[in-house]
Amino acid sequence: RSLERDLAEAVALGQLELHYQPLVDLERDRIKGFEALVRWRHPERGLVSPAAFIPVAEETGLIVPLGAWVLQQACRDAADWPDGISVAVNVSPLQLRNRDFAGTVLGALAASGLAAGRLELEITESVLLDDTATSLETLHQLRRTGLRISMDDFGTGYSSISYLRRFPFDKIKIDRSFVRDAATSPDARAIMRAIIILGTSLGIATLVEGIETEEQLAIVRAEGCREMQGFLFSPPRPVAEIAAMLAGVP
Ligand code: G
Ligand code: G
Ligand code: MN
Ligand code: NA
Repeated sequence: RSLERDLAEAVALGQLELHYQPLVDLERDRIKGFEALVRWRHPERGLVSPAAFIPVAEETGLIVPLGAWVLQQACRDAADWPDGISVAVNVSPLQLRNRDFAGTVLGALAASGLAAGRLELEITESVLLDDTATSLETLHQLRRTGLRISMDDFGTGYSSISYLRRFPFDKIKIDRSFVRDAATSPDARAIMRAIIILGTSLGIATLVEGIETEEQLAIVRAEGCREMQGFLFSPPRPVAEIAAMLAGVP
């Protein structure tokens, strides 16, 4: 059987699960929220990475029902967490172009009882490459309900900076390649610094992704970034482990 045929049944068979990685507030040194990262528990192949099946889901259109499941499950999970803790969900361009997308998001919020202010949608700049009018209108409509929009993997695509003028992002997630190279490449560090300053000047929060070492954490702090995510703090963890991570968070 092909991965594609199996994937078509994965949602109905309950084979998808969400893992969560903390988004850490560097000023208060505590968890602000979690990014939902989907995994597929395949009966023969084991735990399949989204890097392997999200592209297949996008090519086949399965990303639309799969993405709806992710949104619903992430909102349900987050509704059990303390009020101040948000959840971030990755959204593919194809989902956003679907005319039912806003309804799917609002439906997931309503069904779970999660306040819109606790949901962040992560989009990549490729979302804004084509079909801009429809996708932008949907993003504006959703943002008016109180949820927040983050630009994911910032700095890896084209024309990133012009997009910051076309849509009022709430957060820029700086791609992990910058911090990976920051200790050895003054250029990578300078670009990371410039993005943080740019975000701060525009009133947009910045988060550096992919912090793996104390040295990288120190660099990110020194450059004035207030939020981070990475294996140093925690890899993505199964939902059952999240409550324990949150113990002590008011
Ligand atoms: O967790 P991991 O590093 O394996 O994720 C690999 C890629 O899969 C990342 O780029 C991540 O954004 C993407 N991804 C994970 N979960 C989802 C999801 O629910 N929807 C979409 N569209 N992408 C996801
Ligand atoms: O593309 P996106 O940023 O949504 O994907 C997040 C992915 O990055 C997840 O699949 C997660 O497993 C991965 N990731 C998170 N933290 C780190 C890290 O510190 N190092 C590396 N190499 N990958 C990370
Ligand atoms: Mn992401
Ligand atoms: Na990213």
